[in-house]
Order: sequence, then structure tokens, then C-alpha cells
Amino acid sequence: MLNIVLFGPPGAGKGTQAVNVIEKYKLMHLSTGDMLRAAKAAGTELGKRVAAIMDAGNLVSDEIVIALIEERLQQNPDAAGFIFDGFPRTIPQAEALDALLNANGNPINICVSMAVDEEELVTRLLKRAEDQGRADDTREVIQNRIKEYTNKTLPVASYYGKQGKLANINGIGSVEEIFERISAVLDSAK
Ligand code: B4P
Repeated sequence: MLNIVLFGPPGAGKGTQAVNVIEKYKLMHLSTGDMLRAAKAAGTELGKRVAAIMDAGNLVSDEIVIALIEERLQQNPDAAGFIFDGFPRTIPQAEALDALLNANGNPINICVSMAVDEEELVTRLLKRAEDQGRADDTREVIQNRIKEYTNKTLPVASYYGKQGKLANINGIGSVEEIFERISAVLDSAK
């Protein structure tokens, strides 16, 4: 089993790269951002609870995202492995994920951290705003998302570093070049 965390700031390209990774390594894609956006679009109780938080660029509560991930893990006991995209985003989320996976004897193998400078992140997300019109891709909200990342999410990289499970890659370049860098890391982690 191969369990991967794809890590990086908003706009680093986690979702973009996850598409290629699941195809090549036959993993199940678990994106908390996609799950929350789907709930919002469907207008479920959960969607109503998280809409304003997401639109402001804040992190939703640990309790909500941990429950989403736990449910998906339980629904897919036969998966060949998971790629966690946009999760964990806080230390309590990382600890909860370890507890869930360790209970099954299939811990995280590697956390791939994609480094992209702030100027490039803002450029990418403003471009995505033009293409997709996402509510959280305005200049002001992007700045808040980067602030949330720096304050709450960045410590997660050290969390995996202390476990000897952190691989840093350059997240700038073409989608194909970055995928090659990720593949090299995953091939040596298998
Ligand atoms: P996410 O959906 O995870 O959003 P993201 O950070 O924007 O995504 P990503 O890095 O995947 O970027 P993408 O590939 O699309 O989260 C959204 C919100 O949900 C959060 O702000 C939060 O409110 C909530 N949330 C989610 N998970 C949570 C959690 N665990 N805890 C609490 N709250 C949570 O790439 C961005 C753009 O760059 C795209 O337009 C893409 O085309 C472009 N791009 C990608 N690679 C490129 C490259 N190599 N060169 C040029 N452009 C590139």
C-alpha cells in the first residue's frame, strides 16, 4: 500500500498533480477541498456550514475535515493506497490521520512538499479566477489563504520531517516536469 500526502501552499498545484499521480500509481484521490466544494455546490447541511468560511479563505474546522476523511477511508477498505490532497492542513489533522492509518497498519509513506514562491502562487490563482471564477480566488482572499497556510499548515511539513517522511520538490516548471520530480520521489518511497 502506498499512502501519500501531497503538500504545498494554495495554488501549488496539488490538485493538478494529483490527477497524474492517481493515474500512474492507481491510488484513490482524497481531496478535502473537492469534498467541501461538492458539499457547498449541493447545498447540504455541511455545505451551508462551510461556505462562508471557505469563501473567506479560512480553514474549516479540524473536526469537519477529519470526519470526512475517516468516512472515505472506511468506505474504501480495498484501495491500493490513498493520495491525500489538501489534507492534513493542521497538526491536529496530521495526528488524526496518523491514528487512523496506523490502526490499519498502513501509515503514510511520504509527504511530497511542493515549493512555489508567493508571487507565482498569486499569479496562478488569479488566472484560475479568470478561468473558473472560484469565490476564494480574489486577491484579498488569496492573501488570507496564504496567511492561514503560513500560520497553521506550514508546521505540518516539519511534523513529517521529524518522522523522516518529508520530500521537498521544486513546484515551479511545467506540469510534466513537476510530475517527473514527484514520480522520482514516489518510486523511491515504494
Ligand atoms: P483546496 O481545494 O485544497 O485548494 P488549493 O489550495 O487552491 O489547491 P491546489 O494547490 O490543489 O491548486 P491547483 O492544483 O488547483 O482548498 C480550498 C479551501 O478548502 C481551503 O482554503 C479551505 O477553506 C478548505 N479546506 C480544504 N481542505 C481543508 C483542510 N484539510 N482543513 C481545513 N480547510 C480545508 O492549482 C492552482 C492553479 O495553478 C490552477 O489553476 C492550475 O491550473 C495552476 N497550475 C498548476 N500547476 C501549474 C504549473 N506547473 N504551472 C503553472 N500553473 C499551474
